[in-house]
Amino acid sequence: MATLPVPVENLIARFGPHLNFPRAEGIPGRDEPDAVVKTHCCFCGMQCGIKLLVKDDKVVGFEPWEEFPFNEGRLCPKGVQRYMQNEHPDRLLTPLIRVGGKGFEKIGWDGAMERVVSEIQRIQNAHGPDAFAMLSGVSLTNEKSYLVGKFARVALKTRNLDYNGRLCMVSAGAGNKKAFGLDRGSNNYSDLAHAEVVMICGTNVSETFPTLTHWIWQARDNGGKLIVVDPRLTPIARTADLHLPIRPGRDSALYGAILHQLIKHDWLDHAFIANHTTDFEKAKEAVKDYDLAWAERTTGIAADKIELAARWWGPAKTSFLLHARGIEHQSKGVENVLGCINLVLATGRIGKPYCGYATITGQGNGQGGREHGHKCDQLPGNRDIENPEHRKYIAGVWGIEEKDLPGKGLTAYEIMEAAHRGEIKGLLSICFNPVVSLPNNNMIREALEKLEFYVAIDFFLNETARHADIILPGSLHEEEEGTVTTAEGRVVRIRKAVNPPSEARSDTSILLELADRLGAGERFSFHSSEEIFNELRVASKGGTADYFGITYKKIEDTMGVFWPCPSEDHPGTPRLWEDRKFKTPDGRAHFHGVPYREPAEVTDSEYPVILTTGRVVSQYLSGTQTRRIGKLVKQYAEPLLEIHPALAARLDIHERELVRVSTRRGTAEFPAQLVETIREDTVFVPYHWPGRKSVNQLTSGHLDPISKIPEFKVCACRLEPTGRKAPSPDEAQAWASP
Ligand SMILES: Nc1nc2c(c(=O)[nH]1)N[C@H]1C(S)=C(S)[C@@H](COP(=O)(O)OP(=O)(O)OC[C@H]3O[C@@H](n4cnc5c(=O)[nH]c(N)nc54)[C@H](O)[C@@H]3O)O[C@H]1N2
Ligand SMILES: Nc1nc2c(c(=O)[nH]1)N[C@H]1C(S)=C(S)[C@@H](COP(=O)(O)OP(=O)(O)OC[C@H]3O[C@@H](n4cnc5c(=O)[nH]c(N)nc54)[C@H](O)[C@@H]3O)O[C@H]1N2
Ligand code: SF4
Ligand SMILES: [Mo]
Repeated sequence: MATLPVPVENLIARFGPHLNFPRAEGIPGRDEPDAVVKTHCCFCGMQCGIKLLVKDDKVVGFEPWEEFPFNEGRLCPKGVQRYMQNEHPDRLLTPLIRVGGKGFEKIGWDGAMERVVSEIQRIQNAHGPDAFAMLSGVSLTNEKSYLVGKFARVALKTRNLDYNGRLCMVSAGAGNKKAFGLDRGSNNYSDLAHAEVVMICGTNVSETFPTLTHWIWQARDNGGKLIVVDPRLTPIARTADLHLPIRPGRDSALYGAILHQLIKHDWLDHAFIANHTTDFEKAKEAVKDYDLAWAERTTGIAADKIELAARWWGPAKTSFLLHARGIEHQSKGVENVLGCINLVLATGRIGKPYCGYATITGQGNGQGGREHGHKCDQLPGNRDIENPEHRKYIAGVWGIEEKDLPGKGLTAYEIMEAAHRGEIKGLLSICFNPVVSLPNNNMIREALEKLEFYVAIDFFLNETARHADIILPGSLHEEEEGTVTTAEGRVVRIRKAVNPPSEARSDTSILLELADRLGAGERFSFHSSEEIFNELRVASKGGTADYFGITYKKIEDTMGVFWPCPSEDHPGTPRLWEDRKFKTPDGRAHFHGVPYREPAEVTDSEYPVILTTGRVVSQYLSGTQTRRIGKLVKQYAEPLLEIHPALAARLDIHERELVRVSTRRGTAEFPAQLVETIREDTVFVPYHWPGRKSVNQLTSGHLDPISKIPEFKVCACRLEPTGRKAPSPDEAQAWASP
């Protein structure tokens, strides 16, 4: 029998606008908290406001923060459970050292730091500074992202620094920079409320950004039409006026075909195109042959549905287009993004009330974390590490010679490939779990084992850190002051609620001590997160991501400031492009010609089914955090293979039967979940699990040529029934552990 992939009762739909969570005093055995701290959720890019309840230096619960303007108190299943990490028995409380074949032993901070620094120096003296790489993550605050960028270039002196946003935001970032010269969603989400048409491309918002659903449904409540492009009938697609069930990897064909219709029916804003854009002719030329029949054949979507989407999108007065990883995790992620932007520019509906366009930022600080310089090609303020002017400015802020500033380095996947080849010998990682999250992870594990030295900073022992020589216990979100930038572009304050427990230390203090021990102490004489932020403000000044006018006080007074904010008397910029002054060199928005090309891997007789991957509502990323929270595990305990009953029948696959899934990288087994909500030529597996339950054993290392994002959303696979039934969901929790 067909079932929904996720029980509806699990979804945000349950959490109406009138939330009434129990106060701490209402919970038996709990006293009035010592403090109620207004901060933000540690998980996704929505960065919902939340109040943490603190007792005896521990986070014991939460309350909704109803005044925070984006989520108005609403939270999702992960947000309401995040406080369970604070006192978790798995918390790393002391530094650990790997001892021969015996696993890890405790070691004092001094000994751990000494070992780390001597190994860095040994490797760099023998093989040059770039032989030691660093990987970082954007669950980190703006302050820590900035600090990591400076630390890698000034203290480690390596060019090989990259971050987990490489798996996430880079296709959108590259597309946005090409089209607008700036990389930020163009509007705050309240602009959704009165959009006549909302088009959502490749995002399962109700599970991945549950609180954003509210704003999308506001548009519908106000009479707007909702179009969803997804190979699966996701929860948000169930509430759509039009669902376009695309064959994975064919998005640029769809957006090209819609543009073809807009041109054919003259649903164009000629004045906007003439006055504020370039290269419309190139975009037009690229789609001249993309008629409805071709589009239906290529995308697998019925021609009349594509036509209807164009008919709604074309003449609308207001509209909002949102996309996320469904179109971006592709070997043509940047082209897909540019295809979407072409539709927005052709109709001129940007920079006006209720007219907008945005990629939805994934991780907690996915927006801020991609601006402050811990990408391999980037300096703070979203500056370019290869631009001589930019280098000179940042070298000045950092008090070093421009010639001493390393150049562009390798991207995250390329760093692991270089480690596999033996060219990179040492690695420091913070806030990244590539063994679970990078594609083709059998290669990643081999690469880690080839390293001469690996040190990881985390608060839990994640699967990658299991390969480390030294593990340094860092801090949770609620254990340090800082700021993050939400998916809307709103810079908000993260407040310290408690101290790191036992011998764990704040991430910042670990990096500062390492910098000092590496001999760069005078460049890192910060005494607080606010001091780091104040240097970041100066470093970003004049860059496209300009934070100069933002101060901690201003954020606190206003509950968040939207960048760009170039001076202290500037109110910030919630809606971009009202002035029509785009940040490209010619001041215009750029169309791009987007000819369609196939995904890197297409199906054939050996691998006849498309495998796509993504998320479920109760699990987060590599699962390090959410696989440790009982209620979230119970909600979705194991990776299931979503498969259409018709395909299952053809292959003689039954509900909960273990299915062997093979790709050109390897083989794994997942229990079948028969659902009518997916295309018949496609199967879906969520990726939050490690080891033999990791779907990234199967995904490919094909990268977008510009953004270098892996093609997580498309590969070719073969399915075989095993005749064995998976354990019941109750037994599955134990079975799903590594
Ligand atoms: N619960 C939960 N929420 C999260 C996260 C999490 O791990 N768990 N992670 C956060 C992060 S870092 C991110 S990046 C975001 C990601 O947020 P989303 O992008 O919304 O999540 P995904 O599940 O990766 O992919 C979205 C959709 O893309 C569809 N898709 C697959 N292939 C294609 C295709 O070829 N074309 C199109 N148009 N669609 C396709 C999938 O069916 C899926 O429904 O979520 C954030 N929020
Ligand atoms: N097949 C497939 N693979 C994917 C994706 C997909 O859709 N399909 N999505 C990709 C995407 S969009 C993303 S963003 C990546 C994410 O992949 P990762 O970045 O590897 O995933 P995380 O779980 O965020 O791992 C981060 C680690 O950081 C730690 N951490 C979190 N916050 C902090 C902090 O404040 N300080 C310190 N020191 N540590 C911290 C966590 O405990 C965790 O161990 O996965 C990618 N991989
Ligand atoms: S929507 Fe995102 S930020 Fe909001 S509570 Fe859920 S996980 Fe946290
Ligand atoms: Mo992401």
